[in-house]
Amino acid sequence: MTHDDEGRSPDGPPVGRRALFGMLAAGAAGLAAAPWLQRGWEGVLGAASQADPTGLSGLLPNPGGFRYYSVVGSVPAKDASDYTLRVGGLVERPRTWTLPELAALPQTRLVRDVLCTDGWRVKSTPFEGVLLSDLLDAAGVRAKGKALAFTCFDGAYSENLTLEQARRPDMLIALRMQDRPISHQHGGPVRLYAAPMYFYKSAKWLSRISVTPEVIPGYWEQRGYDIDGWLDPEDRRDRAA
Ligand SMILES: Nc1nc2c(c(=O)[nH]1)N[C@H]1C(S)=C(S)[C@@H](COP(=O)(O)O)O[C@H]1N2
Ligand SMILES: [Mo]
Repeated sequence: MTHDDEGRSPDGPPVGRRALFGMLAAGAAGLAAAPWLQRGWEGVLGAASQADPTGLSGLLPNPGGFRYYSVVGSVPAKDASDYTLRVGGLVERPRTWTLPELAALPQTRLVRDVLCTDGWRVKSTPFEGVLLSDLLDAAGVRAKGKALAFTCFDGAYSENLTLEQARRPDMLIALRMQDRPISHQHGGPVRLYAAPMYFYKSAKWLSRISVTPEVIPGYWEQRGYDIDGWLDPEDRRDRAA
């Protein structure tokens, strides 16, 4: 269920389809007024940015494809030589993993549809990586730890999961997407893949996971998004717990 189906946005983004098309109408001035909205279509971004200095072609429909989202204008590129993922907070053994170390752990592959609250969907997309619960077990969550806070090396985005959500077998620290290493624009080398939730939960450019005593609302959740982002309403029952 997207907020478009409901005709309203109880847990949707402050910038949804209507606002997006409003900006399309407003043209380049509308884009300039929203500098955080860095968007492009997969496959056309390079060509579009050269042929179209306004970048507006990046807002045209691209059925079946991904969009690239970033809340900041540029993000440093990281690779196996300098990437690290740190797990800390309320854990017994805070530690840091390099990319080769993460790649050496058992990998899980999931193939699900990806849905963004803006209304686009990409069918049957493979993601592959380390089970989040494996990293939590390695670090040893302390009794007071009840949630996770995710930090990104873009310096701006943040996300969260409850510990119960994080331990599900469909929560990945993803190293691969579409059966190749995650590209920089898709949040590589490592992003969260929260398969049962809207794609905003899947924080790109992941740098740190901190175990916290309670949920800390993430970037979009401070701006009106639902804190959990479940795709299947059946899963929402965990909120009663
Ligand atoms: N660091 C970071 N992670 C992020 C975002 C972002 O802007 N910055 N956008 C979120 C949203 S709203 C979506 S739909 C997906 C988009 O992922 P993609 O750019 O790989 O398509 O990333 C999510 N994770
Ligand atoms: Mo999104």
